[in-house]
Amino acid sequence: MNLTQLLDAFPHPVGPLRILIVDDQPVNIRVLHQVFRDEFEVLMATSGEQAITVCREQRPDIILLDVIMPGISGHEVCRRLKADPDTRDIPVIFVTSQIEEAEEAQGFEIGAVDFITKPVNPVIVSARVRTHLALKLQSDLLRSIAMIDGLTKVSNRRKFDDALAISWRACQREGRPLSLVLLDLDYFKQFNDRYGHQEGDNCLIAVAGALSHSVRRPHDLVARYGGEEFVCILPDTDAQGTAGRVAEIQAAVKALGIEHQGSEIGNLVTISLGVATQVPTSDSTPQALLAAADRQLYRAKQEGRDRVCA
Ligand code: GH3
Ligand code: MG
Ligand code: MG
Ligand code: MG
Repeated sequence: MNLTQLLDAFPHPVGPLRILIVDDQPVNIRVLHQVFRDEFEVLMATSGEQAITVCREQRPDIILLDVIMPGISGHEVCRRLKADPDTRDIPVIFVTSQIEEAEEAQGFEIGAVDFITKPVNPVIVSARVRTHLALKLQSDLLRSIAMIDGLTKVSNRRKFDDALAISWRACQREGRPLSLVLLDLDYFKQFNDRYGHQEGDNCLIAVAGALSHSVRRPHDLVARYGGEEFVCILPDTDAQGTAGRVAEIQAAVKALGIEHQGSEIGNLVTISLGVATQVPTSDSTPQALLAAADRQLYRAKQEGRDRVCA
């Protein structure tokens, strides 16, 4: 796949590709800027320190990194970027006039993907950058596909597990409440029996859409937990805030107006929800919070479905 095809394959929009050029000599930056400015957004840095700041703040898609610079060297910049989970996946290409074997080997050892020698040949540098960008996009794409549920396009169970651990730690650190909402479609077996599996799938897609619409703060997460069961992570949200969110979810699912003549409690698709909230502590676990939400969901089913228990 070429770069354009790769960008189109992503399940979410990807902005223009960004390349960071790092060199202590502005004239070298200018040469590379000429090569890339028509096709990419070009970021620039004239020192190693500046390069690291730009990487943390702007997450370029690839870096062309000078080796010899006053202050911290290109090698050290690369080492630090590779040590930071936020920046370690950005491919680094060293641009250097030194082409000693040992130096090149060392560069690969600390995580570079390629070497380009100065003075740069514009055709070669452009071809190499495109190749490494394509590889990087492929690995980004695989990573994002691995975290998404194929049917409904919300996060999958694996992403949920990761995100729950991250939110738990963040809320524990800040002493803030974390809420989980677990929800399950009512009488969904009968829905499939009456309308067919394909319509069942369409219903799950519609419900996932309604959830995503209702749960939309930057650190919130909606995931498909299992067959017809979804879960929402609401960090920094207390019981009262969660109640508001849950009311919106219920209304959004009702507003879909999906007919369900096989339901024993009406003729529309409905959901049951279980909610649990706590400020994470070191003597409790995210699994215990999830289990608490599951118990509430079970209660909601027992008490007649189409309701929330908290
Ligand atoms: P309850 O109100 O107690 O939750 O009853 P239910 O019928 O929804 O619960 P049950 O667990 O008995 O059935 C869940 C159904 O969900 C059975 C299964 O075929 C269906 N299901 C699970 N995953 C999918 C899916 O990906 N697509 C479709 N169409 N159906 C699914
Ligand atoms: Mg230099
Ligand atoms: Mg069900
Ligand atoms: Mg179920």
